Amino acid sequence: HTGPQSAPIPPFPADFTWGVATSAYQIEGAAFEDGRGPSIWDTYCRTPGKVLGGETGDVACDHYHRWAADLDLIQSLNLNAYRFSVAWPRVVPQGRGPVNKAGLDFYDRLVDGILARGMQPHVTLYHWDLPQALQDQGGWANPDVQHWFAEYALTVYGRLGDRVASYATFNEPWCTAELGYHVGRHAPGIQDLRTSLLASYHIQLAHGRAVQALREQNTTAELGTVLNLYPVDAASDDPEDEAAARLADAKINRWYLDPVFRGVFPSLAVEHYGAAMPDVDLAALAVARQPLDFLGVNYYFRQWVSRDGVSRAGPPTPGTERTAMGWEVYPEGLYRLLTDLHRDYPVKKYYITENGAAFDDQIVGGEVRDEARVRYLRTHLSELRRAMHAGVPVAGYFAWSLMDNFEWAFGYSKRFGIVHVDYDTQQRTLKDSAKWYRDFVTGRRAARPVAR
Ligand code: PNW
Repeated sequence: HTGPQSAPIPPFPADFTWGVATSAYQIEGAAFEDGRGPSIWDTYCRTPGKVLGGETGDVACDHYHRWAADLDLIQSLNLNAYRFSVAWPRVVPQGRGPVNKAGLDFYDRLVDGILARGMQPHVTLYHWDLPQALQDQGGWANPDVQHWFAEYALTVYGRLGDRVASYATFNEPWCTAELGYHVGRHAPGIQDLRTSLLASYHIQLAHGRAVQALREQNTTAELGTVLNLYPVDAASDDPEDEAAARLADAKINRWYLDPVFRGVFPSLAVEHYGAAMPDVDLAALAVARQPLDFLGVNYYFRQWVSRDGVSRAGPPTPGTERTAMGWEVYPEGLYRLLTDLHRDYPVKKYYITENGAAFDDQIVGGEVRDEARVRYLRTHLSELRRAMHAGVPVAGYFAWSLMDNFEWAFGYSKRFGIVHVDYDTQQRTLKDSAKWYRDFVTGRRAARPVAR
């Protein structure tokens, strides 16, 4: 390769955060152990027709038992950070009320294990596994959920405290509201626009209340949130397609950015929803706007929009590469996304909290030659570095994901890992992409981190 995308990537800052990311339900397994309560994903997976092959997270990567070896693996990649999520139903089995000490013990061991290996834990408090008991009371559609969530955040903080360098409240609230409550392709599988809008509103309030509650503890940890964001392109320069693209940007990106950074919903989208808007107190949304230390950006692909709707396809362009999810590989989108974001919502610090791809990996003779994923990582890191050069203060990058895992409605059929998992034996095998990432990071890290 001699093209521009193979040009050497300039150095990253010596203190750059290099990590991998996972989430609790996707890797832990042990769904009924040590007092964990049921979550909406346990229920959803048992609803016929919802998850491919009827698969569940009951065992997943068995990380609940294999956490120490998994941390060794991350350390062996020379990374200095690990992003994981805490399962609310492990910590508070009924969502509110009695705390499950054994659940907190697990995360306590995990955090100590990360620190002992010279890495920093980055915790996400909510990555989609709501306690079923709270769903039975309406879940994110119940206004009380803001208080339940803030209480849960304090419970986690009370145990893990400032050993955790970085806390994010939510992972991708768009997925919860839109996929969970509108199109119904994620738990809890509700299909109702008004309920979905109500859920997104309460998630904003919950975010604000949790940040307030944690600040009151005088935490020294940095606080932020994680959004899935997309460059949005009109399918043509027809004014109707362009108007549709502006609206899609308001519904997908700004619906989540504006409350957190401006305390409001974007008026373009509010007007569009019109009569579908639930009866909410928009003035109360101001609580969602709390000073944040960082914004986590999950980047996967761009959205193509025409007057007929939103799609991932776009106008047919020869040579466009797609992942096993059918997602367009579009590295330049990361540059565009970050530079636009920093222009419109300047934040002092960004992390790329997720970026990665599923491909149809084959393990042959003990090796996984996932050159498409190597190319994916390299080109996205190149565009990330370019955005930093243009002035976007990005402090870290987390590859999604450490290892193949439970890909929600797709079950185990989609492999996003840089480490291959054999689900029969639970054996982990480094893919070529993991080795590439390790070598890339190793060349860019000044020294081994010092354990705290
Ligand atoms: C994210 N979309 O989910 C999640 O944070 C991860 O848990 C997940 O495994 C990963 O991306 C890969 O899918 C998304 O439809 C799910 O645009 C759906 C979408 C985006 C992100």
